[in-house]
Amino acid sequence: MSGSKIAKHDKEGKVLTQERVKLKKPDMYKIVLLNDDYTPREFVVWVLIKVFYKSEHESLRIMLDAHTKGKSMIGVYTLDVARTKVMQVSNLAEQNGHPLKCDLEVEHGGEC
Ligand code: TYC
Repeated sequence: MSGSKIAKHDKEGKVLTQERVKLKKPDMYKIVLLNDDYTPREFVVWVLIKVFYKSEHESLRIMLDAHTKGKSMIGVYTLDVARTKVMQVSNLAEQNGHPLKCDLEVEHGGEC
């Protein structure tokens, strides 16, 4: 956030200053699903439904996109939410013995 001063005059000619506050949108984070050769397709679809609340149809589309291209964008979230979801994916993968991973990519927020 940064500010600049704007000056106005009141009825008696006195100078009034006012702070103009520039708001910046928070940075957002893309969660990217990474392909690997070992995680079963059904497990990937299940994780997308459970962690990201995607429909079965959309989960299948994202899984196949990662499978064929190497990675696929799942969605864009604030940092806290993105970190939590990436952690949930890692935990579920580890508990089930799969190497499934997601990455975070920053999207810089512009001015409001
Ligand atoms: N490539 C995996 C397989 O053939 C399936 C898979 C898809 C794994 C997407 C990870 O992000 C992924 N079993």
